[in-house]
Amino acid sequence: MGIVTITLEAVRDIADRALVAAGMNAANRDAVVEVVVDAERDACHSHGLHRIPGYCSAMRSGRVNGQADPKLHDLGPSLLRVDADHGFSALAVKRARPALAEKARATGVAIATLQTANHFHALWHDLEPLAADGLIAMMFVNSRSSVVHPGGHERIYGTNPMAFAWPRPGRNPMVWDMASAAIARGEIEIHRREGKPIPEGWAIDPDGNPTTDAAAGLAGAQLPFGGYKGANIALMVELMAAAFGGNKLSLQVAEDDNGDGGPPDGGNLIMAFDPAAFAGSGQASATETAERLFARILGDGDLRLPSDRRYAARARTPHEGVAVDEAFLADLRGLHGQGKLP
Ligand code: NDP
Ligand code: PYC
Repeated sequence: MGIVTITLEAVRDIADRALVAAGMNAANRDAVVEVVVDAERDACHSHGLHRIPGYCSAMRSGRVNGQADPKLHDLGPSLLRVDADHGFSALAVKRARPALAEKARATGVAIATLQTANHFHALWHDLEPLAADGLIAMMFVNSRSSVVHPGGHERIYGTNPMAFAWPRPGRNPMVWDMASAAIARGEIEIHRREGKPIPEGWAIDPDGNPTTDAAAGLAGAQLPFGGYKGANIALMVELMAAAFGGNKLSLQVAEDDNGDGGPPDGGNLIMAFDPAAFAGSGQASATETAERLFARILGDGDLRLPSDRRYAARARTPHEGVAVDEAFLADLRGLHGQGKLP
């Protein structure tokens, strides 16, 4: 078996059928299928179809609620608490975003914590609409512990991603979105599935030795990016998403885990800022100042901005389709209910 190319419509159909068979209701499916299709559209394969078996197994094990009905709780002019009803974060974020944006415009800054939420998608998806709507946005998500603090032996941190989105009038927003581990765990899982070695610096084996074997790295522990600097960012993500946001540490998520391979129920914290909050001081607007910086970066050789790779893929995949491993595709089709179950 090799690689096949399928359309985005086929991605949608495969995802939707698998989630229906696993018992997800329409409201949650709309949100989850959207994050999966958009990830494949933007060539972010670690959080596209790759995640479908985990979505299904988490519902089948009864750990995550495929019928979740997230509720918003207004905690004050700038604060929002979202009770995700033990469901997937995709629907909770979709419901929270308009209220968060309204608060940010009214007060200059707003923060939402999602509780009892299970995040399994790429963070840019949560923030890009806020920046497309003219706001600055940041997000922290802590996950399930799999990352050591350099020099230590215990899996302390999750892969703990964070993302930052900036509005660009008349253009797609600038969004960066990255794990504080050297790489997303999903990327190592894909290397294992495809039988490929991983670069040194991503993980250590169960004995604590550097490894290029994906399975050994998953069994051992992941490394933060940039040594202790990445670890300190992972620490901040734990403190903000879990401790401040009223959620479980990645350590606790791992302790409570039932091994179903689905998303972690760590913390999700989203912040939105009005770029005009400090306007009126006689300086250029925030977005004008930013464009000066972007122009200098883009004028310096062959550089690009974060998210430009995604936007290029977004322009390409609707007519070129997306590449999927054929054996994995057969497994996904088996999730429709007639064949293999996760
Ligand atoms: P990458 O290391 O692939 O990319 C990190 C960021 O750097 C992206 O914004 C990327 O933009 C940008 N970038 C890459 N190369 C360049 C360059 N040459 N110049 C400028 N910017 C560049 O991502 P990770 O492996 O760390 O994470 C992948 C995904 O996994 C993320 O979407 C993250 O949200 C997700 N994730 C989700 C978790 C969860 O709990 N839900 C946990 C961990 C990760 P671009 O995309 O344009 O290349
Ligand atoms: O890829 O590290 C990861 C990840 C963890 C939870 C969701 N994605």
